[in-house]
Amino acid sequence: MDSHRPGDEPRSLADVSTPGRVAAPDEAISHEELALAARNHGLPLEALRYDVTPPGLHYVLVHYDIPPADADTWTLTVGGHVRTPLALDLAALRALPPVTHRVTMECAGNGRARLTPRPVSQPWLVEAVGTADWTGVPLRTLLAEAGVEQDAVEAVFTGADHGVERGVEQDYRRSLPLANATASDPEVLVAYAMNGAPLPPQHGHPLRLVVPGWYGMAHVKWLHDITLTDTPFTGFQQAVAYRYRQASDEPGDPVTRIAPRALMIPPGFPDFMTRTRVVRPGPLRLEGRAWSGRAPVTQVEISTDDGHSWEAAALSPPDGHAWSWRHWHADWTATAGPHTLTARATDAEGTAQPLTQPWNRGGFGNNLVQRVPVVCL
Ligand SMILES: Nc1nc2c(c(=O)[nH]1)N[C@H]1C(S)=C(S)[C@@H](COP(=O)(O)O)O[C@H]1N2
Ligand SMILES: [Mo]
Repeated sequence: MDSHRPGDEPRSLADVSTPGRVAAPDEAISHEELALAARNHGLPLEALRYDVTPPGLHYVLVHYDIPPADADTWTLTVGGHVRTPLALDLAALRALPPVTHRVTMECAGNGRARLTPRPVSQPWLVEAVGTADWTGVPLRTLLAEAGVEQDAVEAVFTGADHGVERGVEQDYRRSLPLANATASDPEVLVAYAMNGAPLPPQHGHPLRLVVPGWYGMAHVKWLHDITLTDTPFTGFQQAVAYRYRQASDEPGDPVTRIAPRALMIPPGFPDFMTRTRVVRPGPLRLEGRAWSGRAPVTQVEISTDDGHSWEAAALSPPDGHAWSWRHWHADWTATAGPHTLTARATDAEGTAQPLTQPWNRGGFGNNLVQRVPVVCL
């Protein structure tokens, strides 16, 4: 859909920024969706082989533009319903005892492009995920130093990026309930380093929030203000976007923690254009990662016959990183012909990935199992 037509001059933000919509049944991916997909890249699935995603291969999602940011002059303010408002520069944050958490982060919209009908937005297939070692200061340390007042219920986080979305001009802003903001596990971080180096521009340089277990939208990048409020935050990214809704006029439930998912490294080798995978007959190892932001992954099953039969994959032992993905593998003997490979994760709450597509208007939390067609030649 063109955002404006000749002779139809845009006069207001509402003319350049249209309401959310769902694609028509046969509507192909548009140039607008392609432009988003080119800016916001996913994890190449072969990079599932690394425990920690190497620099540049972690998925990226930026709603507006990467803002200019100078670490030397950056200030994080903590205010609102606190006894002692704080203003901290990077040196002050680095002087506090650092903590590192290994966290698997996934965009809530992962899987959206496969939905029928397709919500029109960043068209992720299944690759909007990555794992990093994030270093910074626990949010609870900063909140304790500021002294949260009795009547505070939420902490609101503001990023330095600015844009317009669905007609609403805004700085990117999200909140967390106070109980989540001050929890010791998962412990929320105000992070200044990723994999031991300063945050890269696209991942929030110089400061971002990291909320282990929660979908990506909670991990506010280019963080410069934390405000404690005595009422729940009703800003766009909280009350309008990131809700599980069937119809546009319902309030919907908030999108919070990551639903279980397993992904497989597509085996064999790909055709350049179609990405069709070719494997050779004989034994081969299937492997990948599995995660859940709700409870530890307890089981991964694989199917080599498009979900008709399942067998258990071997899960790597727990490695002390409770909020990071786990490695899994299974051995398979490929026989000539086409096959559809699938993996399915189950977590300790007993939630397994669905075999049929869950649907909501935003295309959030679609953890339908991945299907990997291969041809054995
Ligand atoms: N300030 C700001 N923070 C943000 C966003 C944004 O656009 N602006 N995008 C969010 C979304 S939707 C996701 S999925 C994650 C992506 O983090 P990454 O790009 O570091 O992988 O950042 C979140 N934090
Ligand atoms: Mo996201």
